[in-house]
Amino acid sequence: MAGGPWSSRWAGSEGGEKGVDECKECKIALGTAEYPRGLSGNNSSNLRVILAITGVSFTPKLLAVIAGICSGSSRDSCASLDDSLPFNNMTKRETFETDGYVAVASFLSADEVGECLTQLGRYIDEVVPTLPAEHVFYEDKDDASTLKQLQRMQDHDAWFAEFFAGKPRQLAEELLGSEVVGKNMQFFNKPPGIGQPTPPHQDGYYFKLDPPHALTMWMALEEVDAENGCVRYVKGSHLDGMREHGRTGTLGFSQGMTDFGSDDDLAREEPQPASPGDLLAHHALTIHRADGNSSKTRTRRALGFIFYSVDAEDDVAAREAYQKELAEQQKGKI
Ligand SMILES: O=C(O)CCC(=O)C(=O)O
Repeated sequence: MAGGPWSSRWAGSEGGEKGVDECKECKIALGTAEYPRGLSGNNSSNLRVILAITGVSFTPKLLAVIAGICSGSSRDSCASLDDSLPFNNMTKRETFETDGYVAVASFLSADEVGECLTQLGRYIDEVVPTLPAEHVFYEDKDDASTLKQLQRMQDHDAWFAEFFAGKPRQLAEELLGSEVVGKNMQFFNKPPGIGQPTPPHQDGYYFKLDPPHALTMWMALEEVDAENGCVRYVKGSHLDGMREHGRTGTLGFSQGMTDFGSDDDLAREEPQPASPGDLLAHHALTIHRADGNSSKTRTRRALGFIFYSVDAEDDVAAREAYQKELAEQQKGKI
């Protein structure tokens, strides 16, 4: 994962698969759970204990530098700790709770992303033609190449149901610190040239939960940057409560913030470029948005996973008020 604040960046340090890159100096595969050579058995468990006691979350890269196996001092060595070292010594959960989001680099390996893309291709060819219209959105409904969103994939396909219930669910439990209920597995694309901006919003506005104890994960399936429409978060905004929302006219994101764009919003906003397999997780109250896709050739494909904590209850009054508001918005339009 390139760029962005160090404090919110994490490498896939637990349970990761062998990565594609390796440290040029000590040859540790970057973004893996492997221990550095020379650090095995008691050595590594002792370090594990020490680091656990001191509260430092370690990665193989960090271990290599501590153990003196890698100098960690050149750009091509384990020194590129910028995507792995928890600079402020916070756990993923602490980062999530403080910033309202956390970025996990290499959540999936290259092979796992490849498998997701294969399964996605099958899903689009075989399952999408059978789906109800409210689970499939196109930028132009007469042109299948402009597919922009798929909803509730876990309900329509065993492979995606199993995937959703695996690593994403585990991470959701870690971040929310509770048991979770898997609510929605989604596909988000911004087709080249015509992919629309994602309006600024807080997912909790749609969820209507009390307390709003829920999160959304967003995982890149390809390189995503400012050109093809990376996600942008307003850091710490989950601590400021729910903001005003209103109708956007954007298919798939019908409600957006009506008062977004203050100096404070913009000063705290952080773009989140991502590589295939990188995952972002944000709190239900975190303000986020994405630009449209201005590339003429690149898609912007990602998977989304929504989990509610088991202690989050449906806010019936808020939901009823929302339904009234939607009916008001739609008056004369359908
Ligand atoms: O894919 C995007 O542009 C944004 C997705 C999003 O807003 C969400 O998952 O809550």
